Amino acid sequence: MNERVVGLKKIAVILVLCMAMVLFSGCGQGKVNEKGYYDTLNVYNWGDYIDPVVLEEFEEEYGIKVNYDTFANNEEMLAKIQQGGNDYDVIFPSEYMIETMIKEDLLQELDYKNLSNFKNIGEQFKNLPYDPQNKYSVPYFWGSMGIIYNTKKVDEKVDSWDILWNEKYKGNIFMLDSVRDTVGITLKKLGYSLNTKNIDELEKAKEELIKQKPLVKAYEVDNYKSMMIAGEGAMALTWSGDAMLLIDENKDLAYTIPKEGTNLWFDTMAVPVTSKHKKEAELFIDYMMRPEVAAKCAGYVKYATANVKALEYLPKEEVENELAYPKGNIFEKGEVFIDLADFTTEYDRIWTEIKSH
Ligand code: N2P
Repeated sequence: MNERVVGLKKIAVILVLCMAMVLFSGCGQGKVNEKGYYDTLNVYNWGDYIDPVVLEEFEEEYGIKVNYDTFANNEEMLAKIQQGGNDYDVIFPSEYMIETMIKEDLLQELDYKNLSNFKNIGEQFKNLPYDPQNKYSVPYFWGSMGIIYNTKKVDEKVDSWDILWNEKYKGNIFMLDSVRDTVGITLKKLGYSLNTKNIDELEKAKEELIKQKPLVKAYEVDNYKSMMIAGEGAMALTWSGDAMLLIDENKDLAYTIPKEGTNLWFDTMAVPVTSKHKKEAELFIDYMMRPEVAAKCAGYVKYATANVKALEYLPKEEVENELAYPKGNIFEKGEVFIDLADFTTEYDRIWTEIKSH
């Protein structure tokens, strides 16, 4: 009997030691700074999508070092989070990707006690169908897709997606390296929904893009911009904010939204399951929703901010530019991407076929 008690005691002591070791090693990795915050934050955002100064100012104010990493498109970001290796704390998915990530349990619920600046976000951007109560995401930038073109190189009217298929501009057309965007506008060109789950429609879009491929200089998301500024390309499929930035840099450039219709998109900030430091992640998100900080980012990258309080800090001509900030019911301006669930694999398949053709 006694021996058994001694044995049990031994096991208990070993267990306590193991637990202490686990706890100790866990704490050992992290450093809490004098302000009580974990001292590092891993942020994963689109390229060219923030004013770097706001990162420096965040680091200074909170004593938290920001490891900043960028992705080219939603699918690349999703794959990284699914792999789980990078401990990202804050990510910037688009609306359909939020839906996907909620379904795959890849996001943490936000604690609004830590997000007092959410009040600065415009009501029209809150509670949208992709995240009905903003349980997992807060809006960041929003906009449209269209064509940026060089008026010195393109002398005809640009009002249809068809021009991206015009042989005259062979080797002078950039397309986005982003499956939903590039396939999406091709579906629009054909008169279909950019959320189609009809395999025949999708196959037709594939054929169109294969037909267009010899005309395409590159599938890019950020690098093409310096070439357009330098007057090197004739036209590019682009997001509205990048178009505003390019026009600022080169007055020969113009942006148009084709008559067949476009995509209306919303990008957000969220905390993925890879984050071990949700408190600091929310601190960062709340900081990004300060009007001055949101205005700095919008002023720098030229995308339309969802933060209505930030608009007061931005130049009037930027906020009044209807190409960046469409007026009226914005939901009439374009079709919003939705998560396509299992059908996503069909889009991925045609995208691979187009790329490898
Ligand atoms: C910025 C990317 C913008 C993404 N480089 C538009 N959804």
